[in-house]
Amino acid sequence: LGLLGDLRRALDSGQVKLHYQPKVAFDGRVAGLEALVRWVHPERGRVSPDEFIGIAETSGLMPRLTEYVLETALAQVARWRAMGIDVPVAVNVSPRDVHTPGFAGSVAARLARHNVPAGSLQLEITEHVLLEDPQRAADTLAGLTGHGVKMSLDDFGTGYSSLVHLRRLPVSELKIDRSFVARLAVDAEDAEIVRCTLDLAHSLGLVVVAEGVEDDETWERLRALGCDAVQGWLVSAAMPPEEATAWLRGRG
Ligand code: G
Ligand code: G
Ligand code: NA
Ligand code: MN
Repeated sequence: LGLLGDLRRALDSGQVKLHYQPKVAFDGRVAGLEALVRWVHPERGRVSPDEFIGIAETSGLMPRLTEYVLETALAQVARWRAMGIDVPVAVNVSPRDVHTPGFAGSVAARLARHNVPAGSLQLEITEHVLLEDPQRAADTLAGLTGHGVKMSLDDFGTGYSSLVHLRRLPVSELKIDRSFVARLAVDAEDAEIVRCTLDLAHSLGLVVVAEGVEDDETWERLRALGCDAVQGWLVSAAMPPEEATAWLRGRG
């Protein structure tokens, strides 16, 4: 598998970059930015994360990738804070990470090293974290929230979504998967799923972010349904750091 070796080298040589996509509340406030990895391979060109995240997961490279992403994202948060821009950044973590011994402590140490408050970091997890060893996952997540790190439940509605998971996971935010959001304005069933998810999440005290919002009509419907924030191309695609800085300043 050539791609795995290439990914290892890419992490060492800085070919893997982070782009940042805003999450915006309906009043225009920037709720945060999600860090998304981007890899431009020297010969193949852009390789989709959907392709290499899976490879990283099965090959054991995931902890390295996550360390790299956390390190890069926290350095960026520190840079933004030094410019007077105080915005939380969300990092995706895989079930692998949550099952790595010492993960919560290593995140706390990294925050301290960058002098970034825990409230400026959000970790996006999926329900898959509960599949392997629910007790260990719960302990790690409790450790993270104990340090003040906010947790977000990503891709809600896909896979194994269940009320049990929602109750067990110490999350403060729920992200409705874009497969339900994309056709919200034209599909009555999707609209109903989104409405029920919002009611459920709000009754549990969670902030709800709709992913994949691409047009004004979807934005309006989500607002009418009482959704808290949106993420999607309507607002902005993921941007390289300099562009994200300009975007944040423009909102200033
Ligand atoms: O941004 P994009 O559509 O290309 O992302 C594709 C998938 O890759 C999404 O599921 C996203 O959550 C995942 N992904 C992007 N960046 C990271 C990352 O830094 N870590 C992990 N674990 N997954 C990521
Ligand atoms: O799995 P996760 O939710 O982290 O993945 C986010 C993915 O969704 C990223 O690959 C990102 O590039 C993509 N994305 C973000 N906004 C939009 C959008 O408005 N439309 C579509 N089709 N994809 C989006
Ligand atoms: Na995510
Ligand atoms: Mn998602």
